[in-house]
Amino acid sequence: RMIFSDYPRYAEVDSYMERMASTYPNLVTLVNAGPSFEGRAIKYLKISTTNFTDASKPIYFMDAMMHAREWVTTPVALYSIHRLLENRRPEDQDLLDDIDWIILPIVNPDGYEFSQTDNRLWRKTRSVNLNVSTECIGVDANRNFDIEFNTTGVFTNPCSNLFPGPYAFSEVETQYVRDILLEYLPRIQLYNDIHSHGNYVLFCYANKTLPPNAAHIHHIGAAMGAIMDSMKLPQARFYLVGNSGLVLYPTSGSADDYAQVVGVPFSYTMELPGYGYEFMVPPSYMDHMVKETWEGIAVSARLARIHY
Ligand code: 0X9
Ligand code: ZN
Repeated sequence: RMIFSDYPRYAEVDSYMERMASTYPNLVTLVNAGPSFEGRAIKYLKISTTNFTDASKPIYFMDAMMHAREWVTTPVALYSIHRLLENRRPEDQDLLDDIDWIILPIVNPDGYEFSQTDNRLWRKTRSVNLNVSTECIGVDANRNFDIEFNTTGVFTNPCSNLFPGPYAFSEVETQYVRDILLEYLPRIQLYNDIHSHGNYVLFCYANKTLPPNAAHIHHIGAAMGAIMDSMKLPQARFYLVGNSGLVLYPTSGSADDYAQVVGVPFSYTMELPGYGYEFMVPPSYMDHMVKETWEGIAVSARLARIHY
C-alpha cells in the first residue's frame, strides 16, 4: 500500500484516518482532540466492536510522533490500524473483539511537518516561548508531563532539545494525551508511547524505582522484545527490555511515567530500530519494521488483557 512505502506527511495521515472512519463506521470513531499550537487538528481513532460501551473490555492506547524526527513511529500506528481494520487475519479477531483501541498517530504535527520541510532532526513542539525572553522555539513534549516536572534529564534553556517548557502541560499537544489518559483511565490497561530509536522496550519509573506490578510489566515487555527479536533484520539491534532509568537514562515529565502514576497498569515506551541510520531510516525498511513491531503490539495487547 502507498501509505507504507514512504513516510506519510500530516495531510496523508489525516486522509487515511478519515478514510478509515468512513469505510468502517461501525468500528471506528474519529476524534479531533483539538488544534496543535500552529492549528493542525490532532486526531485519534477509537476502534471498537461495541462502540466503547463495554467496560469489561480493556483499552489499548498507543500514540506516536511525540518527537518530530522519529519518523518511523507514525507508520507503526497506521499499520496497527491497517491490521485491525483493512487486513485483519482470522487469528487476530480476538484483538478486535476483546480489546478497544485508541490510536493517535501524530501527537506533534507541527514538529513533524517542520522536520519534513525545514529541519530533519527537529524534536520538540513548535510553540513560541512567550514567557521567557528567547528566540528559541519549542518544548520537549516528553519532558512536559506533570510528573517530577523539571527535575531530571532536562535543560531549563529554551534552546535545548530537552527544554521541559515553562510549566507542566504548557503544550496543548501533551494536554491532549493527558486528557485521553484521564478520560478513559479506569479502562486503559496499556499505554504504548512509540518513539525511536535504539531497540528498547522501556517501563517505569524513569527515577529507577519500580511500580508494585513490576514483575508483570517486565513479563509483558520481555514477550514484546522476544517476538520482535525473532523477526529482526540482521542490521537491527536486539531489543533491550527494562526500567527506563536503569537501561536508558533518567528523565522527568515523561508521558510513560505520567500514565503509570495516574493509574495505567502497563505503561511502556518503545524505541523502534534505527538500523544504523538513527532517526533517518530509509523508507525501504518500513515494510518490515511495521510488521515486526505489530507482532510486539499484538502480544502486549493479549497479555495485558489477561491482567484486566
Ligand atoms: O528521552 C526520551 O524522551 C525517550 N527517548 S528518545 O530518544 N525517543 O527521545 C525515552 C523516554 C523513556 N521514558 C522515560 N525515561 N521516562
Ligand atoms: Zn522520542
